[in-house]
Amino acid sequence: MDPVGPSRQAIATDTGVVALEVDTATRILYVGETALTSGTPLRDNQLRGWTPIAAETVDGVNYLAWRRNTTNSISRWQMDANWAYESYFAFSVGSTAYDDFELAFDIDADGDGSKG
Ligand SMILES: [Ca+2]
Ligand SMILES: [Ca+2]
Repeated sequence: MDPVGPSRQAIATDTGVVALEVDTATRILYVGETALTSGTPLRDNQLRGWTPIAAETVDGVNYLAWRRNTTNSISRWQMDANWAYESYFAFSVGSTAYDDFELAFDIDADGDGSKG
């Protein structure tokens, strides 16, 4: 039996160390065997107009990143040790925060061909 489950799929945009996955049946987001939550389990279609693109642990803190489909802006959700939502921080393409985010997550979030 596959310990990860037959319906788990990697979020293709995610890079770095921590891998974000989605259950294709329930659309619930996972890191390893832990379902991400915000009161209730988080789903990849939770926020209209936003797509979950990555999860990462930076300096011991867990984060989930959503990208706004129209502008590539990021809403970075700080999660607790059990991947439950705590707070968020949003920033736009071209900002210092965006560059820092790309470097910390090791991701090219705006698709311009570089990280940071
Ligand atoms: Ca990652
Ligand atoms: Ca970039």
